Amino acid sequence: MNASAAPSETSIILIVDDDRFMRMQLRQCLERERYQVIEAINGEKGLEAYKTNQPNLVLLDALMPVMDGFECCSQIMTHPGAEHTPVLMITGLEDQQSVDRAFEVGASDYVTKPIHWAVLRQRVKRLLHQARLQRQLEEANERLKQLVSLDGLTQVANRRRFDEYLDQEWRRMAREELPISLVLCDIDFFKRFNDTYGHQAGDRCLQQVAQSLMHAARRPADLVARYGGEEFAVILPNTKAHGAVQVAEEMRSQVRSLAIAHADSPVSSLVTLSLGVVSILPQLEIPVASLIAAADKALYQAKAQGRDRVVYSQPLS
Ligand code: GH3
Ligand code: MG
Repeated sequence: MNASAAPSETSIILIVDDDRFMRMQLRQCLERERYQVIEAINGEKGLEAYKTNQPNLVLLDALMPVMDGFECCSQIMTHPGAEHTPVLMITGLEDQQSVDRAFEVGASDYVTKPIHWAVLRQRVKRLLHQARLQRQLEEANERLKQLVSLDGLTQVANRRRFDEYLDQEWRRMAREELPISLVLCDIDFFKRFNDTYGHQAGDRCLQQVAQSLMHAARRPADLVARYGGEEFAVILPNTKAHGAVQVAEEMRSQVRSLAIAHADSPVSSLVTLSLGVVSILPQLEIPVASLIAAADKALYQAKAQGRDRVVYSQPLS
């Protein structure tokens, strides 16, 4: 891809003005700068054109019939992504009140008629540049946020994200008086798997297991995380014991159906999982660590009872 492609992309500018001559002058000025121009004759039409064309900038006359620029601007601002679309108000009004009102309804800047064309050109350029920078910054932040929450190998949530989310959901479920469940999953005889097939095969196995867990925990609020080396933890908000055990069984069977050979496993010829499940109606005075301790205990029992199984444990009993 051409590295300079993004900045030279043609920006779309929407002109909303009831004065035909003014629209023509604005169009000429902007097309000379190689912007793509769309026109609308009043606020209502402007709003429609905004929705269909998603312009990069709006030039908006304040006084127009049907719907004025102030109303049009405040309606534009209710649209998702509008924070990235600067609105430049153009009007003959110079009184303090109109200027204040333009900014109140979300305009980014303000110019008065008669238009000083050199000033307008610079303002348009600066507003587009700022909006582009803002968007890039937000995208970079989003990518960064994902990076700090994801486990690099398996692409599921990392331990940091797990701790944060469990704390958040524990409080939310306590407030809403809803249950929360936790499943701890551990690959059986994984050390032997690494010893037999090598560390790289071990890594691939971890990736596949993580994907299977993601398939089994399907609700949007569910969170699958890599809890430790070959241990995963799954948070199931608003899920009772019965449902959580079902999800855990589904995880066990999904991993079995991956059919990853494990010749040295004493329990099966395939890679298997042991799972500990716990479910509770959380209360703010109970430490969230008690949920993890109970799930850990259930997982330990699953291992002790022969592995490749789900064990449910009552918390705090
Ligand atoms: P058990 O059935 O009791 O869980 O036995 P196990 O061998 O799975 O448990 P143990 O805790 O003894 O060993 C876990 C192994 O997991 C040790 C380590 O080599 C492996 N492991 C941990 N993290 C990674 C990783 O990121 N990649 C690979 N390939 N192996 C890992
Ligand atoms: Mg293990």
